[in-house]
Amino acid sequence: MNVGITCYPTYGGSGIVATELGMELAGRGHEVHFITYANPIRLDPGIPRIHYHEVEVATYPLFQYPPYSLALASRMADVAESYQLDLLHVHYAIPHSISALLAQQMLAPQRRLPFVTTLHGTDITLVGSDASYFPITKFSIERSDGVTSVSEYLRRQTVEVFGVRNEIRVIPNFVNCDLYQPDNAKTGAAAYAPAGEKLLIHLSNFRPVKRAADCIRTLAEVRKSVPAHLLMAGDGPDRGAAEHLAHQLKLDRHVTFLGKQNHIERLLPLAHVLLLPSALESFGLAALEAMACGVVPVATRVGGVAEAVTDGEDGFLEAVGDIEAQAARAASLLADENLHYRMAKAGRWNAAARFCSDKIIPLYEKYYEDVVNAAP
Ligand code: GMT
Repeated sequence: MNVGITCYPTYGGSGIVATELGMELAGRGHEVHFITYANPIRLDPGIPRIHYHEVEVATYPLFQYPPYSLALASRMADVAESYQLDLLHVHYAIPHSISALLAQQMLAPQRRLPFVTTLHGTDITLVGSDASYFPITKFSIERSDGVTSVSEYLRRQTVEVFGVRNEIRVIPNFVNCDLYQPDNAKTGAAAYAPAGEKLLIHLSNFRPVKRAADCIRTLAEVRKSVPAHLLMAGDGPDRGAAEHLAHQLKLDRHVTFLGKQNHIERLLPLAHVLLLPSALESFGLAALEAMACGVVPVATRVGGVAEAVTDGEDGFLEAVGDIEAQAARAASLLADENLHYRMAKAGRWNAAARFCSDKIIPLYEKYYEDVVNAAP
C-alpha cells in the first residue's frame, strides 16, 4: 500500500509510535510517506520505501497564528495525488484529523482518500476535552473512515467523553523486540554508576503529567536503603524543576540528566528499574519498552497502564504521588536479585508474547485493508 502518515515529529509517545509504525510498514514492503513539519525524531530517512514531505507553514504579518492545519491539509492532498496514496493515517486527533478531512474533501471529485485516526491519549483526555477543542475533536472522530485507540481504557474514555458511535478499534502500542533487548551484563552501566550502584531510569517529555519530580523524591527514599543512581532521559518543561529538586535534596551526584536521546534501546537495558510516576497514561509506552529490555517498571495505577504492566508479575503499580510505596517497590527490586530476575524475565516474556511488532503491525495492515475496501 501507499500510506501517508502524519504525527507530531517532536518528543511525545504518539510521534514515536507513528514513526516506528511507518518504519515497520516500510520493512514489510509498503511505501510510507511521512507528512510532517519536521523529520520525526526516531525516523531514519535512509530506510528504503520511507519518504519524507515537509509541511512549510508560510507566515505573514497578518497571522498572529500561522494556519498550520491548512498548510498540512494542502500538503496531504498534494502528496496523496502525486504519490497515489491509498490512505492517510494520522496520529493524535488535533489538528491532524481535521487536516486529513479537508485533504479528503479537496480530492473528492477525482479520487477517494480514506483516513484513519489513531487516538493516543491527551488528544482525548486533556486537549480534546477542553471546551475550545471538544466539538471539533468529536467531529473529526465521527468523520474519520477508521479510528483506533492504543488501549481499551482510551477507547472507553473516548466513547464516554465524546459520545461517539463509530467503531473504535483497539490496537495496542508495540515494541520492536529485536531492537529492544535485555543486557544482563549491563554493559556500559559503570559510566553512570562507577561504584556499582543500581540504576533507575525515567524516560519522558517532562510534561507536568509525567510528574518528573516524583522520580527525584523516589530516589531520595530508595537511597536510604540501597545505593542507586537515577538516569533522567528526555527533556521538557519540568526538567528544570526536577534538576532544582535534585540539587536541594543534595542528590546532584546521584542523578544524571541526559536530555533527549535518539537510541533509547541502547540506554534502557543498562537500568534495573523504570520509574513511571505519571498522573495519567493512556498506555505507557516507556513501560513496554522497558519490559522488552528486562527493566522492571514501577508505575502508577492510571489509565491504560495496567493493560501493559501486570501488577506484581512483571512490574508494580502504585497510587499517583505515593512516593513511599513507589520507592519501597523500587528498593525491593534493587535489593533482591531473585525478585528482579523473576520480574524482568516475566516482563520480557509478556512484552514479546503480546506486544512485539510482528504481532501488532499486521493488525494495522488488516485495518487499513478494511478501511480501503469499505464502501464509501
Ligand atoms: O505523554 C506523552 O508522551 C505524549 C502523548 C502523546 O499523545 O503524544 O503520549 C500518549 O501516547 C503514547 C503513545 O501512544 C502513550 O503511550 C502515552 O501513555 C500517552 N500519554 C498520555 O496519555 C499522557
